Amino acid sequence: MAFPFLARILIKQKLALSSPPDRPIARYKQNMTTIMEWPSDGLITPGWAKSLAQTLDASSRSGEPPKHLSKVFPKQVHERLMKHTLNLLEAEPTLLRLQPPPDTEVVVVGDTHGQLHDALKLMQIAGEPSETNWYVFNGDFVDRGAWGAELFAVVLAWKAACPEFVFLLRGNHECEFCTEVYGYKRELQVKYSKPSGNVLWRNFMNVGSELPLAAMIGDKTLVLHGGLFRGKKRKGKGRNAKLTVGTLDELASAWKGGGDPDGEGDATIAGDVLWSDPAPESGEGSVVGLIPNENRGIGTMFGPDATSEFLKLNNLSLILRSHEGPDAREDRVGMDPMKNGFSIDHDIAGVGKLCTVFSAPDYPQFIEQGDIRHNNAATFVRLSGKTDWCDPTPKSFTACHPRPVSAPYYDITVGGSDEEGPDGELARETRANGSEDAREEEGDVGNGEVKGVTDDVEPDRSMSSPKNSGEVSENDTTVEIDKNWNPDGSKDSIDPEKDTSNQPTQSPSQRPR
Ligand SMILES: [Mn+2]
Repeated sequence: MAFPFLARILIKQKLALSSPPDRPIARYKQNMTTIMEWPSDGLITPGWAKSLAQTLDASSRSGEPPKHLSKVFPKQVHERLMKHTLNLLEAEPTLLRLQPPPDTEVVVVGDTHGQLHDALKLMQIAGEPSETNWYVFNGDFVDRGAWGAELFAVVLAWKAACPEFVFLLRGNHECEFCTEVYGYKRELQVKYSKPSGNVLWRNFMNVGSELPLAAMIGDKTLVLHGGLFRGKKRKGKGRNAKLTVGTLDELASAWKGGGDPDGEGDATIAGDVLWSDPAPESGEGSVVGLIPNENRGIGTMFGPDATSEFLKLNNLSLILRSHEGPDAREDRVGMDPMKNGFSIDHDIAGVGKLCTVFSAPDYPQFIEQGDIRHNNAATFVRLSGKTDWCDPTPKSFTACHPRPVSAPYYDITVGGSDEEGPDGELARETRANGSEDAREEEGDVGNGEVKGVTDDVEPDRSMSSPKNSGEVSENDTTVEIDKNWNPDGSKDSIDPEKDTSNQPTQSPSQRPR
């Protein structure tokens, strides 16, 4: 499997034309630029996925402007990868029921948020996906970090290469609202030019709409991005009726939520699964049962009693969720601050646990000048058939520093997605102002609102990076963003014409009737 991909990628050598034809290709390795091409037989292999990862990593470190990506990973190939994976995901149900062979391990990955180099480091540590090393990615691949386009493409390539043992779940950021506010859409526009970026974004929306919401691993473990969802039943009557926890059957028959799961109607379970948060048992911020999530305006908040009830009702022992990093936990009294990427939030003796797994170290990548970096480690979790998939082994790792120079694709002063969902004030403002459309009409795909941004602070000396070109030096890690800064470094890739084709090219899964 490791070799044939070489035959299917176009290798461009800078010296190729001027060199004697009999010179071995390997001699020019350092001058070689791989341009990803769709395999002639249409077969995406692990080799192709690895080649893509290497190519995108190298491109991000090349020191070239962001639109260099469109040269090494052309829009047509990127779009084809999305369409190809969409076909696979359409066939997957809302709730995956995975039964890995007993001698298998399953790696569960939390939020990665466009931090390509950290995600590649994670996969290096956890080992590449294989028949005996399965992966479940628990959503939030894009936004915030500067390489969501690259990261999501790598993950899609692995899904395409190993559809039977790589699984991608939906996070709350795999939606229209978040990608418009937190950077991924703009990132595509900058890296591919506005029209091509919009085509890719529409394809992304189709893919996001088809991602499963949750995965059972074995019979005892449930993986989902945010947390518990409400069931149809209510306790009590009328206005005082209380929410109750849902069943796995309700989850299995739920809609995946469409382009922007708003937590209403048929998208109630999707909104809950993607946006919910656990709460402590006692003290400030404690919650009894399952209540609407006032913090975010979508999803639920649930105490350990609700977790206990849910585990018992559904005969489960473990819930792995993600969704909260150190920024989200900053103001949550009584909850672990997520400095290490892992916390056991609810531990119910004799019943089971609910744990948070967060896989973006040193998150968020960009912070406002003056803010303190969390410098958090991140964690992925291993599950083993030997312990019935319900005894998680956390493995923590630090960020890949220094990161290549980059700037954010969103206004980092906008506040956190941990603060509100698609029905919040921010979403209303964004939609009412049509602020993005206004900027687009002005021909500005940069982020003019950004005042000052701090990128990486401390290089991680424990991680020897194999490549250094294009990386920031240790003393050059604070990035001042000009008010008129454009991450593209130019204005010429911007299509001044108004984007009139903002709808998905094909309709995401229809709302069930
Ligand atoms: Mn999230």
